This record gives sequence, C-alpha cells and structure tokens, in this order.
Amino acid sequence: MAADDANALESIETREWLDSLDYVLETGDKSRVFRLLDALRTRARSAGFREPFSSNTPYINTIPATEQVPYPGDRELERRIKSFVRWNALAMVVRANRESDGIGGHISTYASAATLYEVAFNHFFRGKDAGNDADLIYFQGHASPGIYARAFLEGRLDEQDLRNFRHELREGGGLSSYPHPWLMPDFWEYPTVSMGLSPLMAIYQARFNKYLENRGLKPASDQKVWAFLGDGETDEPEALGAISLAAREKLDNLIFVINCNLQRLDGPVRGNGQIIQELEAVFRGVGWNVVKCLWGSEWDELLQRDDEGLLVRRMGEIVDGEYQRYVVEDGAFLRKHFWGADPRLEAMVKHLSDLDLKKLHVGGHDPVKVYNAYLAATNSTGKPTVVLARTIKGYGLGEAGEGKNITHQQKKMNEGDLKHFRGRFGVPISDKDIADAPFYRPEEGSAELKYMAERRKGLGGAVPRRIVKAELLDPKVSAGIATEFEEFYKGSDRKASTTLVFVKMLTKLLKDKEIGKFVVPIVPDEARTFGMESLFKQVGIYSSIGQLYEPVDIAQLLHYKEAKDGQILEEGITEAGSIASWIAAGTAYAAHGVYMIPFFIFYSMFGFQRIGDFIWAAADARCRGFLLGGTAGRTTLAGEGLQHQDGQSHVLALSVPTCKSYDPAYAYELATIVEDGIKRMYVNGEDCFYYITVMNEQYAMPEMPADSKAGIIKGLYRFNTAKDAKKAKHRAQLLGSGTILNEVLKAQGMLADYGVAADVWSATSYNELYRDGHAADRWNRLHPTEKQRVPYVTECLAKTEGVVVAASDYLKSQPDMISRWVGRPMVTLGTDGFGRSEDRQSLRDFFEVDARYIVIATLSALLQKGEIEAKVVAKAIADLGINPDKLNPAIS
Ligand SMILES: Cc1ncc(C[n+]2csc(CCOP(=O)(O)OP(=O)(O)O)c2C)c(N)n1
Ligand SMILES: [Mg+2]
Repeated sequence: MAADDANALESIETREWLDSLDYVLETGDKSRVFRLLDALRTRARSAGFREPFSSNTPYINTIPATEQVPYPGDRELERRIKSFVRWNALAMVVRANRESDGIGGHISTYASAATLYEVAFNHFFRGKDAGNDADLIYFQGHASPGIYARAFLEGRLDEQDLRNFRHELREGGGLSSYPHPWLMPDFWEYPTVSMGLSPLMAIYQARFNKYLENRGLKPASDQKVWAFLGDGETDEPEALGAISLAAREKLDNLIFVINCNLQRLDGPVRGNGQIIQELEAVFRGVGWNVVKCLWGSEWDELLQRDDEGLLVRRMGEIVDGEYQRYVVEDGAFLRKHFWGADPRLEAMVKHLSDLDLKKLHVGGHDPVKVYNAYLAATNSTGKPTVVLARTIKGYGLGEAGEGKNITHQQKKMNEGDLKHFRGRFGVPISDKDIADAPFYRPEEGSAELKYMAERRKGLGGAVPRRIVKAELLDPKVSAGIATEFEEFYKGSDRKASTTLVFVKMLTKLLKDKEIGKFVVPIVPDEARTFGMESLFKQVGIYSSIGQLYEPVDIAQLLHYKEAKDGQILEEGITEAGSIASWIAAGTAYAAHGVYMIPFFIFYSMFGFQRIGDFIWAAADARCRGFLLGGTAGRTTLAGEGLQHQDGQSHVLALSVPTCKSYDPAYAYELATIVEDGIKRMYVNGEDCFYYITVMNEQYAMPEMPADSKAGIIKGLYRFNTAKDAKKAKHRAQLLGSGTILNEVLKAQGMLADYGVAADVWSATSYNELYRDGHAADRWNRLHPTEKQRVPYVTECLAKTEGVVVAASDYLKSQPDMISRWVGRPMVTLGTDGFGRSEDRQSLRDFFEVDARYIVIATLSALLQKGEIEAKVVAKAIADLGINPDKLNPAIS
C-alpha cells in the first residue's frame, strides 16, 4: 500500500474511533469513558500488545482552551507595564557592564520569565498587608534585575538604586546581585541563587507553615509558598530531592513555577530529549499536580482542528534542541521542518503566512495561559502544584541573543540591539537617547503606575518585602532559664556526656512556660543515637495526619508517638531536609512574626561538611537557632572510622560570619552557651546562630569555677591554677577543649612529676578568639594614635608564665589560629588526617592528643626554651611508651 493510502486508511480509522468516543462523551458520564478505555487496554493486552509505560500526558497544555477562564486584568496596560519592566531590567545590566566591564548580571533569564512574574504580581502574589495570607516567595536568583525593575516602577527603588546594581559599596549603597536578605534586609526574604537550594527550602517552608498551623502557633490561612526556578536548576539533586515529601504531606500551599526555557548556561537542558516531559513524569510520579503551560492562545484554533491528533503527536516528537533551533529560525523554516513533516499538517497552516507561523507563541509568554495555570495551582487541594511553563530564553533580544546558546551571559547590547528591543516592546525612548539605555518610568499619575499600585494594594502591598514583626523575649525569660539550668552549674560526680546534658537542657526548655512551645527539636533519624527518645512521648513527633497505627512499643512508657500537634520534627535520613526545616523555623520571626527556637541535632560529620551551602544560605537569611553537632570529635567518636569522625566541623563553621561555634567540655559550659544564645538571639535580637559540638564520652561534670561565664562565651577561661606554682622549676599553660580537656587535666598531673607546674585553660571557642583577635588588630591598625586594644587571648595569657601547649580534637589549625596573640611560641596538638575505627584510647594515641603527648609537647617546648635537656624529653618519650617513629596521622 502506498504511504498516502496508508495515511488515508489510518485517518478513516481514527475518525471512526474518535466519533465513537465523542458519542460516549456527549451521552454518557465521564466514568464510562474510563471504563471504555480500560476495556480497550485489556483487550489489546490479551492480544499480546504491550503498552509502553508512560507517566506523561501529551505535549500540550494541561488546561484546554475550553476550560480556561477569561483574563481578569487589563491586558493592554499589563503588556505596557511588563514592557517597561523588561526594558529597565535590561538597561540596568547593560549600563552596569558598560561602566564596569565584567560586573555581570543577567538579561535573558528575566526576559524569558517576565510574563511568569508579571501575571503573579498583578493577580496572585499576596504582600505582607494580607497578614496571615501573605505569600512566601522564592524568586529565581538571577532573575533579580526584573524584580528590581518592577520595584523601580512601583517607586520602591529609585534611579540611583538601579545605577548601583552590583555596586553595593557605592555611597548610599546599591542593589545586591541576587536575593540576599543579609544585604537587603527590608527587601529580599529568601536567598535563592545557589541553585537547587531554594526548591528544597520552599518545600520544607510549606511543610513548616502547616506545622505551625497544626500546633496552633499560626491561624490557618490561604498563604502560598511560591518557588520560581530554572529548568536547568532541576539537575541539582537538591531541587527534586524532596518532592515526594511535598506530595506525601499534601502541601497544597506550595507552588513551583519552573521556567522551562529549555536552556541553561552552556546550552540546551535536554537537547536530545524534552525537559518538560521529563519533569512532568517525575512530579506526576510522586503525586504532584502538574500543570503544563506550553502553547499560547494562537495555537488554540489549530489544536481544535487537530482532529486526528497529528499536531499533538508532532509537538511531542520534537526534541528540545530542535525546538530551540525554531526560536532562531524564520517562519519558512518552521513551515518546512515542523509542519512539513506530514502533508496533512502542512495543509493545516496553509492559510497562515510565514510571519504568522513565527508568531505562534509558547505558553509561558501568554498571560491568559499563565493566569489559568496559576489559578489551577492556587485552587489545588491536597496536592502541591508544579507549573511547567515553556518560555524562550532571551525573549525579545532578537539577534542579540534570543534562544541562542550564548544568551545566558549576554550583558552588552549595542545601539542597534537596544533599538530592536525598544521597538519590539514599544518602550517610549527616543532615537536620540536610546544609545545611553536610559531607565524609563512613566509619569506619576499615569495609567500604568496607577494600575500597578492598585493591583498591589489589592493584593496586600509590595512584594518582595521583609518585615520583622516578632516580639523579642523579655530579659526575665533568659534569667529564668539561668535558674532552670542551676543544676548544670553545680556539677555532678555522676558520669554523663555533653550530649546527655544537652538532652536534659532541651527537655527543660521544652517544659518552660514561656518558651517551651516555641522550641523546635529537629533530628534526621538520629534521636536514639543522642538519647532523645524520651522526647518522643513527652512532646510527640509531628505528623500532619497524627498516628494511624498502634506503635510496636505501645506497652512501654516511652513509646513512639506521632501526633498532629507533635513538636519534634523527625525528618528521616535527610540532613538537607532537616536544615531546611531549621531555616524555616529560624526565619519564622520574619516570615510569620513568631520567634521559634530550633535545635537541629545531627551527626557532626554530616553537618557543615555535607550541607554547608544551606548553612551559608541560612546565615544570609538571618536565621537564628542552634545547630548541635553530635557524636563530635575525631578521637571521641570511637569505632565509626574515617567517614564519621569529625575533626573539621569547627574549621568549616568559622567561615560562616554569623555562626558562633563552641566546643564545650562540661555541662556548665554548655549551659552558659545555650543561655547566652537565647539571650543574644531572642532577647537582644542579634542576627546570629550557634553551632555547638556535643560528645558521647561520659565523665564527671565539675562545678563551674567562679567568674567563668564571660570567658566561656569569649572562648577561653582558666579552669584551674597549678598548685605550688611558686616552688616549681618550670611553668606551663595548657589549653584544652571538648573532651580533650580531660586529657589536658591528666597531663597537668603527670607534668608535676617532671617539675612542671601547669595551669589549665578551657578553650571553648578558638573561632571566637580568632575573631576577637583580628577585630582588635584591625582597630589598632586603623587607629594608630589611640589607646591600643588588647586581644582577649593576650589579656588572658600575657601575664601568665611558662610554655604554652594547646590540644584539641579538631585540626591543629584551630589552636594555631590564636598563636599570634599568645605572645610566645605555642605548641599545638590536633587531629589532622583521616579517622580510624578504634577505641578512644587508641585513637588518641594515633592522633597524638592524649595526656602523654601533651606531656611530651610541654617538655619539648621547655627544651626549645632551654629549660631542660633533650635527653629528658627522650626519656619521657620512652617512659610513656611512645613510638617516635610511628606513622604521621596527618598523612596516613
Ligand atoms: C549551585 C550553583 N551552580 C552553578 C551556578 C551558576 N549558574 C547560574 S545560572 C546557571 C544556569 C541556569 O539555568 P536555568 O536553571 O535553566 O535558568 P535560566 O537562566 O535558564 O532560567 C548556572 C549554571 C549557580 N548559581 N549555583
Ligand atoms: Mg533554563
């Protein structure tokens, strides 16, 4: 049979089947259609036909034209407004790069996303004046020029602000490159530009909002969490890593808008495939409501005439690389390559000119389609929604970059390019001025500005806007906590670990009348590791649906309890998810006007090292709360070996400016630090957070030496003074931290046999000491004629006598950092290198941080000073059973 005949036959068959279906659709109910299709499928299967698996729907809009609602806004005014936003977004990048070559910024991302944002600004985003309904919005980071440009039209930013885009250090400040609440605390709410973090944070944010509601800390509302992301961004494992949680938790308050311009930085996202279909399958597969917004209204009529589904099939068979090509080619090319694949398709567009074919738009640039997609998203119940909107990267840039592979980095435009863009969007800038790329704002009182203002007013005011309404705690509260913590200051002979002490503190805080309900314990399936299981029963594990089963340990007093108003966030094995919950809780003071006090306790090795970028984003977002690195210390966590033993988290913590990190040894130190944290963050209102390592080694907890609190907070205090110091031949100052402080105390006793009287200091935070030292140095450098400041380390150690030795369970770089302020040489012992599975004693021998090595380090320092002879040290090495030729742990 000739191809034409085969086509004709298939056409007739298809027609007949469709007619039958139409008949059923018109006469029967919808369920009959499903039954029919089911029957067909069963028959085909029993005849041996294996239907290929697909979790996809056809490559067309999810919402057919027949189900659309009309656009509620003034299309023409909105088009003009959007054009002005487009222009200013482009102009600010072009001008910034003319002034300072290489300053950067992005044009083409916002150019592709303008309609996605403008429809939301005019009809959906609810601002802070909407109270509990105010939306929380994660803007795609490098679309920021568009968000600034709109704020300029709204009168929230002025020309100088736009001129100072990416020039934040100019007089009067400037606009940050990307959304950074740290830099623009009244504007941006959520840092987003490290790709992949914001989708995951948005999911846990939406989940946390429900947690607050279910716990009665926030009234039920219609608040939405919107996350705008790029299609390329979805390659980041974090971006899709938690989408099943969103479906499981039925987060119908969550909307992802994925700007599917089919391109990322280097080129197409899936040149050989279809990113939209891939994403649809993934999201549908886990139960999201997927709304594809692929084709503009111009296609409606064609699709209506597509009786046999030829067009839909053709749409679905083109790979993204080819679609991208269509963007840069003309109508004749489209006619030949897209429509020309089948004479019947070609016939469908015979009446259209090449120019008409070129003007068939994609869905993400059509306000009607986008509006309907958002409406479906906001009306979704029981499911989160993802809008997959097809757009064109660099839309409107024409030759300067529309759809081209170079477009992501296009920052410069010549006069011709600017004229093209101006003409394309009808921006009223004269030929005379165009080369300068002036900013454009219509006159005050113009229809455009009035419309924008009215729309935003009706929707709760400007967006984005960060406002802190939460009330700080009364100082009496922190005083009350100090009283509750009294037992920790007293000490106890009963052996305990700092982890156990922490859990006791947390239990007390949870019971506290003032702050108990605001405490949010967060664990990534590690509560039993830390001995926190008693909290399961005490405050319950949060579950949005309560507990549908009788737990296996129901007969036990402390059984596993899930509850709708449960307080613990037991996140399962996801440090990324847990930190996202911690961020949602730690920024609730801005998002929801309530100070939550989150405690996220995790295996310390899987904290900064694994999820460091989230912690960085948390700092940017001015997050407050406590991070607890559990089972910490390279030689303190016995047995677990190389991947688990943490000797570096404090080094990594130092890099986060707002993070105060502590390595406490004793209960009273921990109590002092937690108390200080509550006071600083929730009474004084400081934008900082605390990282505290806690260990599982058990030992007696001493009473707090008098007047130590200030030193504990600053990072160093004298734990005890050598007895008979005056009579001793030699003097030493020994610094220890965490559990290694106990080794230092042992060494202190052993050194007496060598005629050395040593004082012992507890170094609770080398990071704080380092910061203080540098702050003093800097001030002194810049104020040479004024009274010079003394770094705290110097203040502590300058007047002391003897050699200085410091030992820590972390890298030697920790104590090394403060050596310049000690005033004399300092010997440092630490745990550089890969961990080993062993017991503590062997580990401390291997890493050379036990009491014997501290003794040797001290004697060696005395040798350097000329106070003792080499043979004394050599004898000590032999006496203490140390093999001088053992492997160097730092490189073995
Ligand atoms: C974690 C991370 N890696 C890399 C980058 C650099 N980067 C910025 S934008 C971009 C491409 C973005 O493509 P897509 O997500 O598709 O966004 P589009 O601009 O196309 O909307 C890259 C690689 C980043 N910001 N964050
Ligand atoms: Mg993209």
